[in-house]
Amino acid sequence: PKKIFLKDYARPDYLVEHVSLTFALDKTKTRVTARLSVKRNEGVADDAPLVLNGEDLDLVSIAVDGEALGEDAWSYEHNLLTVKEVPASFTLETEVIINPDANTKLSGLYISNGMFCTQCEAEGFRRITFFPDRPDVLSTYDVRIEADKSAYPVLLANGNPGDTGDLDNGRHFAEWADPHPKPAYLFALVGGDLAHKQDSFTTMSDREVTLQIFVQPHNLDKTDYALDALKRSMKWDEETFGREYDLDIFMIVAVDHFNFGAMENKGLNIFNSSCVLASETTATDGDFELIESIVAHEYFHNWSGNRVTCRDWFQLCLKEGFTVFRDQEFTADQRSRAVARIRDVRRLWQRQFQEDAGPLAHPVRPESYITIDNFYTATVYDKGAELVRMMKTLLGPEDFRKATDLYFDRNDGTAATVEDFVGAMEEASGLDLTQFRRWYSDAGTPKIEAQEAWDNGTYALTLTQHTDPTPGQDEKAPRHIPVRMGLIGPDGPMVDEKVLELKEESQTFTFDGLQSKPVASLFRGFSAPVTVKRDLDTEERLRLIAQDTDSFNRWATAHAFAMDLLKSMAGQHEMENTHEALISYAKAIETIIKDDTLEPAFRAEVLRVPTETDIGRAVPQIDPDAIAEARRKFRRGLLETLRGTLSDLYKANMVTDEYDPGADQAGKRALKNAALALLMAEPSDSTVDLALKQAADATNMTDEAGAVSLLAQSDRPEREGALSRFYDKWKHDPLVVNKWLVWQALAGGEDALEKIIALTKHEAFDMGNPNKVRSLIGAFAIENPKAFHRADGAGYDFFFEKVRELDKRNPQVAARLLTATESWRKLEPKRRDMLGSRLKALSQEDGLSNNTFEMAERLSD
Ligand code: DPP
Ligand code: ZN
Repeated sequence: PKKIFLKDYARPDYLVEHVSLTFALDKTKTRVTARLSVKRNEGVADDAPLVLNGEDLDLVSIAVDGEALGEDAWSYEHNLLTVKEVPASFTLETEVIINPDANTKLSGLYISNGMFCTQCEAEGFRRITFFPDRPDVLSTYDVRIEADKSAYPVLLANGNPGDTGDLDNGRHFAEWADPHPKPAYLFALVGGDLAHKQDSFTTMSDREVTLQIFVQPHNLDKTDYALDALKRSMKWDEETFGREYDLDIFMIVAVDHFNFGAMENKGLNIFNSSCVLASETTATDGDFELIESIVAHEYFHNWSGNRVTCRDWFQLCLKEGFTVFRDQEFTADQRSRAVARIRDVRRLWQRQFQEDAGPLAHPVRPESYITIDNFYTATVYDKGAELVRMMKTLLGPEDFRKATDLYFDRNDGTAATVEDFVGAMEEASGLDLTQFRRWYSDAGTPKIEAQEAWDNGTYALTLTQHTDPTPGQDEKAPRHIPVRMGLIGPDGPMVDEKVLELKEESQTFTFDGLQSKPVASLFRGFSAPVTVKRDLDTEERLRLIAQDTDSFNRWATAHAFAMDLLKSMAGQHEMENTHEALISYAKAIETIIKDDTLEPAFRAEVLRVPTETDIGRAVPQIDPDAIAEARRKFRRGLLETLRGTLSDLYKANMVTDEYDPGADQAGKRALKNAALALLMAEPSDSTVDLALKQAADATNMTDEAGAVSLLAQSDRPEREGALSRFYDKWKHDPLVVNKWLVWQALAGGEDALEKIIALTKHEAFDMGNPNKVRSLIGAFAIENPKAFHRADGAGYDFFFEKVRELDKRNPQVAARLLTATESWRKLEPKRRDMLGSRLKALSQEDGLSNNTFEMAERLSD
């Protein structure tokens, strides 16, 4: 396979100004006719051939300006169609046959539960028709879809609707036109027997937009929340970024088989049904929150991604990092800012820090790839969002808004680069972000060491930065790091919050005239994606947990304290008197969880115990058994101190009002279920009865799932009954059944792996559905370290067998599964050798997809 490099970027030789597509939909033989208005790019030689991408296409005919091309005028090999000679401006007409029914890659045009749908990002359009399938070729589109009317009454594409009508043989047609130039990856088409819910939104310039959500008819009762989230997103983007929607209609379609979470196709977003369908009895509060943020994310792409798109795929963070930042800000405004920040940072730690620390580390703007599919990563998305947030911190809110206005206005209708974005930040603010650009080009998480000195009223803070080598990058220069901070004295805050700018390898900042020695609250709100090493004693920690005025840092300090305890209990950290420290920790969090002036959702976050996987990320060497044992002891230790408080919290946070998925009720349920989770650390009969009763009486999925998942994680005899009752109740609902698969994928016990293997044969499992694969195999490999890293290697054998099987069917999903192994070098030696040698063997195998080959090679390198 060939590597593609950012440094080799060259403008396209030919542009396509307009595309006319006709689809004669058929399950196995769909005919696609494409008329492209092609124009040679400025400065390109007259004899430059026209080269188009095409994959799995059966070419029927090809003509230039109405003249069929002879056999020797073109060639089609290695997924490229080359026409040797073309005029400066012409119409290319091709006709191809494709087979949606055989498309198990779920890229291009495929069939999900009997409906036609598409996924074209990143390189799926070439599986529909011949095209210069690269994001810097922008075209307007008109589309005509023909299909059997009774099987596919609904026919959708991008843009505004046009003509519809009946044809012979029970077929009908629909036409769509999209006036906004877009790259091919934003093309979409849907054909199926779908029901829809409709609403409307009036934009800030008083245009009425029709909003529609299309689903399979039996899911029509699960669309209200997404529709509401969509309207709130549209309003928010007008108010916060001044961005207005630009077509007459905005549609969302739910699809069961989908490689991503959702896709921002112009005017026709296609969603994984797990990211759009919700009702109170089938979706948890967490699902509602996720749906709200994904609906917002895809909608926000209309400007950050569609109106301004990416020049090439190396610039992916330009749309993804920025859009994640936008959806995170939306959630923070709709719900609790502090809690949203905690959840976003937790996710960054779980996924991105881990990526940055292992063989898959890559810059936010990568320099090379074999398949771009492998770079839809936490680094591009979540770290990309942090870079935007840091620039906002450096610029301040007013200049940041000026900068985004400038960026949108200047680049509207074009394919832009990271440089255009950072340049707009500089121009709007006058700041010099030269050094800041290293965040885009250098991989790895900077490690900050903080040293504090106190001398007679003067506090001196010395910050030192260092970034370890990452693949292909041995030396790292210092970065420009915003440090939002404050000083906390024995009686509370001592100086106003400041943003320090760390630019050197080491810098000292001093604060004079202080009455007593403060404790610094550093990186407030997680102002930079770095790790911080500092020596705080227990008393200083307790001061920050109790008195920091930054809620995020109260949580982060408690979390760091818990992690040190857990590491120490797992034999991987020196800590004096762990037993007493654990009691201090328990008392400190008890004060928080009992404090009714704090939001319940925040208290729930403080009460949450890091998972075994979280602990594995924090220790230098992973011994899954020692980690599991440490966590078990830690939870039991906490429970000894907190039992009474937990029971009180459980009772005090019962919600009796009518269900509402908003932050207030969700926070109470989160706190109640977090209390139950810790009570289940050593379940008494009465705790188990409580969980059983909660499961039986629940009127919403949050409470039902909260209880059943805990029973499923326990080794109590009531476990099997709870799981089978749940399955019998919900087996008709695939999204709910996915939860049931996840709980079992996470379960412990000697025969955990055998039970998971048995589930791959269960009617609820399907290797052809990415959601099922992720729920069972993904959850097992990522979140069940004891079973995955079983000492005899059986967990690895099962995993690799499934990866190989999946690679033949759906390479994108297979390659993504492999990321579960990314920390293999940190395993204790025996497991490290077993997993490492399996990765190596995979990378040397013939017949792998490019996706899986690239991942296996990077992982084992
Ligand atoms: N662009 C999609 C998203 O981030 C993924 N394909 O939402
Ligand atoms: Zn996105």
